[in-house]
Amino acid sequence: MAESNFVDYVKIYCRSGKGGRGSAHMRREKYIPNGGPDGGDGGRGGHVILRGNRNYWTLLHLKYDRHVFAGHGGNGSRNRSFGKDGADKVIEVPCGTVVYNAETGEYICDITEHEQEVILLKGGRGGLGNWHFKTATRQAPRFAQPGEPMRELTVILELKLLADVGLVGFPNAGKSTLLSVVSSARPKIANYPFTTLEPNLGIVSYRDGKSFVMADIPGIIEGASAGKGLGLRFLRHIERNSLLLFMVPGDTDDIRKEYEILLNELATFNPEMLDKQRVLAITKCDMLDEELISMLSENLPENIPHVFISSLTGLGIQQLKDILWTELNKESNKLESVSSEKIVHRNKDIKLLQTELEAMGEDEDITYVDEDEIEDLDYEYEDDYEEEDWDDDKK
Ligand SMILES: Nc1nc2c(ncn2[C@@H]2O[C@H](COP(=O)(O)OP(=O)(O)OP(=O)(O)O)[C@@H](O)[C@H]2O)c(=O)[nH]1
Ligand SMILES: [Mg+2]
Repeated sequence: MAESNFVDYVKIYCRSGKGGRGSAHMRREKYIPNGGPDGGDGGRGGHVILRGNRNYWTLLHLKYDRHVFAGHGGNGSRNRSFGKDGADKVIEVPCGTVVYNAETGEYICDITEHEQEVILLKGGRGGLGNWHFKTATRQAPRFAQPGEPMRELTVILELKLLADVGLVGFPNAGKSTLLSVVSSARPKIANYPFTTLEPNLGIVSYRDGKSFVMADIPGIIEGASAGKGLGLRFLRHIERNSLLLFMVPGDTDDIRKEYEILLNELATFNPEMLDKQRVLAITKCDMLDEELISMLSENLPENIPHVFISSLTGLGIQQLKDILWTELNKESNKLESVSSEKIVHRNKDIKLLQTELEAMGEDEDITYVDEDEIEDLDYEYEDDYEEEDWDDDKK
């Protein structure tokens, strides 16, 4: 998986900027005796911001730049000059990115929309300059506030593809073939299980220029939710799909049983998957005759619309698109309503976290340590400004 361009899991280290310190300057000019405090405030440190960008499809661009630093705030100076704010650092991520704390596994936020922004780490506030501390009894405060320290955090970014329809089926069920027939996507197709190793997206055009997005993901096998096969790794890409198209080949001994196994894997993985609308497609029906089809129809799972299709002959494909379109447009099914409120992201299990990181090749420690910066953080401020702040007029 290491050389793949499809990156859906990445660990990065982020650090916001520290706030600039306030100045403790005293105004000192010719003919103005006792000018009083005029030290300006420090600037705010830069934030680390996540922003959704629909032009990105994977997290590949983050894989080679794992350290993200925002700029520090500038220090305040005399004449009530404010320090400059530190530069914010924006991390562009594809829509459908979920963020977890890499140490505790805690869910932090998710980015689902284009240009949606979330401040991941706030920059430190700038310290106040000494003129704020002037009171009736303390005319010349010779101290100012330091800036707030920076904050650091290592996070896991995980991509969950946003599609309208997700294909769910055992390996070899004909998922990729269907995608290649209804869209211009060209996934690899072959007569052996696990041909598809990474998700493929395709845009299915419907009547009158309308379209929807279909995601072909690797096959799911019994025990997938317990980590068997490629299952778990990609099941999370289904979590978001607003409609699930179950695919079971027509020559399967017990279609109903196979459907139930699939459903059970999804439910074990995340019970909320059962809230999604489902459609059942019986595939490869060019191998069946009319009689067999009507026999099979009698023993199909109830409460789910079904359709007999063949990607080879085109049988039922238009009917399938019609059903998908109708289901997708039912109010309850809109992707928007599925997004933030409906999907509850669980924290990652701290006990499994290390194993997961290892499995994804992201277990390396990427914490950034810089001795100078650490010293900088705990500087003392009260007697920090001395004569040098006073002798700046040599006119
Ligand atoms: N006869 C017939 N064969 C089909 C049909 N659809 C797919 N196949 C064949 O079934 C085999 C598997 O097809 P794929 O589309 O690769 O199956 P998949 O579900 O994507 O499989 P994985 O990627 O391994 O999970 C291929 O040999 C296809 O040619 C169909 O409608 N009729
Ligand atoms: Mg496939």
